[in-house]
Amino acid sequence: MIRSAICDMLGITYPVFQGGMAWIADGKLAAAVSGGGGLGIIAAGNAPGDYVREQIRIARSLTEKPIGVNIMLMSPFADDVAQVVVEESVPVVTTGAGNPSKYMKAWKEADIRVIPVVASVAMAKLMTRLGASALIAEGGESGGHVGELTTMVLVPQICDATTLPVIAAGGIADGRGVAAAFMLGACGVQMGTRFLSAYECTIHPNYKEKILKATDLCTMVTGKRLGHPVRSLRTQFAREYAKGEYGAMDDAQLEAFGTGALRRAVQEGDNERGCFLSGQIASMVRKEQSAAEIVKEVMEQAEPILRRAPEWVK
Ligand code: TUI
Repeated sequence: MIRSAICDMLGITYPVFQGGMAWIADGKLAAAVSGGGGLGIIAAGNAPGDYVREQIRIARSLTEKPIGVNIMLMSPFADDVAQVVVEESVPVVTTGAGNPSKYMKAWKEADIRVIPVVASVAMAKLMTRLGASALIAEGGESGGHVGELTTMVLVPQICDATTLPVIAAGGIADGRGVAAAFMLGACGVQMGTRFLSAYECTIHPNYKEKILKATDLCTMVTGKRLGHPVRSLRTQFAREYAKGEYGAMDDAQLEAFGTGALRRAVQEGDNERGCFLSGQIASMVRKEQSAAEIVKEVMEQAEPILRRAPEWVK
């Protein structure tokens, strides 16, 4: 059994977070992950506060274990959701795609554990100073909005820059990734793409099929020109977006082309016009299983790997 500081801090059995995937990570998925001993996280994405409140209540009807909420800071509803997590006494808030400084005081006063995603050392230092409880160091292997650095490079630098527990994210799909993350100094992991194949993950069947059939080189990053690089499967939409980005489209045309693409992938399975966010480990996701099985499996795989580590030292 692998336990770490983050388990004691949050009251979870396994040091495994489920990433706050916009449009995907709802109350049902979060409850399944938390029920399995990890930390399930409801994604606010671009949704209004009332949607998030409803999902928190759904999760609470399914499990008594702690759940978290991820606030996507580029959302027009970020202020609204920031208030909802206080009103609903959510125990853990993670943030992504920006700087949560303006909310930290209110969340801490409400006794919320704040765990921001950081993609740089400067942000790690700032969040440590402002009273974050832990940090998620997310490398560019992840799906969705990505930073510049890889997990291998980012995690040790963040660990050196903070005294807080660090959760590694990006490129982790199994026990080998968990063991590697711990070797880099992390005391937990966050996985997103791996949970797309969970029975409790209610994405369109086309999305699941694409992930289950993915190969090693199947993702690409688009959106750099508009300042929001996003990793997704290399589909017709992603190729056309990239063509527009490096060719004929102006910023307004690109923005319009991308609008609604995440929803079209998740809800409609739109093979032509959907944006199927995915991390680089998609090809390591090979079967459907329950979220609880995923959590337990990766941690059980990590254990013998970590136990064998002393064999390397002569
Ligand atoms: O946020 C994510 N992943 C996401 S958000 C998302 S929704 C979206 N839709 C369309 C365009 C863009 C996003 C899909 N996937 N991951 C966490 C994450 N946060 N990765 C990188 C960062 C990050 C980047 C810069 C965190 C802080 C930061 O600081 C910037 C600053 O203000 O200095």
